[in-house]
Amino acid sequence: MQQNLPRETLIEMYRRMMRIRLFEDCAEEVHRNGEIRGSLHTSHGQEAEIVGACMALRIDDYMVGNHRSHGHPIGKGAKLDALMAELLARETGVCRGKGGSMHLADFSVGSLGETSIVGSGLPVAAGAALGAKMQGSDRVSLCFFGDGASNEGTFHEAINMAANWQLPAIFLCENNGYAVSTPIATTAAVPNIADRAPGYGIPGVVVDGQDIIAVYEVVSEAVRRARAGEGPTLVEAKTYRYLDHAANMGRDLGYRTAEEIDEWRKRDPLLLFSRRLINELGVSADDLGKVDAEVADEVSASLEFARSSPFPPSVDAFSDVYGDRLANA
Ligand SMILES: Cc1ncc(C[n+]2csc(CCOP(=O)(O)OP(=O)(O)O)c2C)c(N)n1
Ligand SMILES: [Mg+2]
Repeated sequence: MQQNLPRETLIEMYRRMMRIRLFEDCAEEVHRNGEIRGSLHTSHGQEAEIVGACMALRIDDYMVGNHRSHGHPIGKGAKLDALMAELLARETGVCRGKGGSMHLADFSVGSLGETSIVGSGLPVAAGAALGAKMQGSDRVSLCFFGDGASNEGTFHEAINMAANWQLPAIFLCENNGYAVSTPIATTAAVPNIADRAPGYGIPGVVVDGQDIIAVYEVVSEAVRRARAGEGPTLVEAKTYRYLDHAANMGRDLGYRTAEEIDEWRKRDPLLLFSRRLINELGVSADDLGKVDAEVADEVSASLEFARSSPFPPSVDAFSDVYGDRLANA
């Protein structure tokens, strides 16, 4: 355990992981009711790599997600109300209800957004890093992407350019083992995605994605390099998603066994971290129980807020979107 992290930081790490877990439990349930339309991709099991990486960033650093990105803004410190409202397509949502689960952006915490196009975030993150460098700021840009995305051309283009121009970027591969139902071992020629880093002349680091402190330390070093003008790092967090690829999708695809899921659940990031907090840092189970209860209240309040918010009026359908610009061109 990193002894020099203040107790409040460690508790905040736990709190943010629990926020993601309970926010997504709630979103799954509400999706089942039909109150959330379209697909919903949850990150149950991946909370440690999300929060460990986000907490190594400053709030004004940039962060880009993918299609599985409710947790990323939460990890960076976003408030839950406007995120839940966005999932329920309400006007009070982070994107005024027009983005939904797969297009969240929350500029208040540096979250530039997520999209459903696999691999599309990497060039965006490289662009944000280029912008930061050109402006002479010391901001860095972190991109979360999946193992599947690492086989897209955008992975190569963005990392090659970021490396060549020594941009302040961190490319974080959330290797959860699968792209929908395709095991990464069947589509990558190297055992680790991070093994590709030497081909771009940058460091590549593999980290246990279930260990929040290990992720925090690895990403902190990548952030230090980026801020110091030493260029990008490719980090690969080995992790796992417990639930279907998307809500109600994939259960019958038969690509993994119940035993495999059970094995990973034994290394649940919240379980591992709460044990460490209690055994190594003298945090009491009661203290953690209090955090759990506070987070549960926050999540319920966010759902209440979302449900009591209006849908965007139909006259606004074309405002704030690309068509609006065309109409006004
Ligand atoms: C360019 C593109 N190709 C395919 C898809 C369909 N698709 C959506 S999610 C996904 C899997 C992505 O896997 P990975 O990058 O490992 O992320 P994970 O879902 O595991 O978090 C695929 C193939 C898409 N949305 N965009
Ligand atoms: Mg994957």
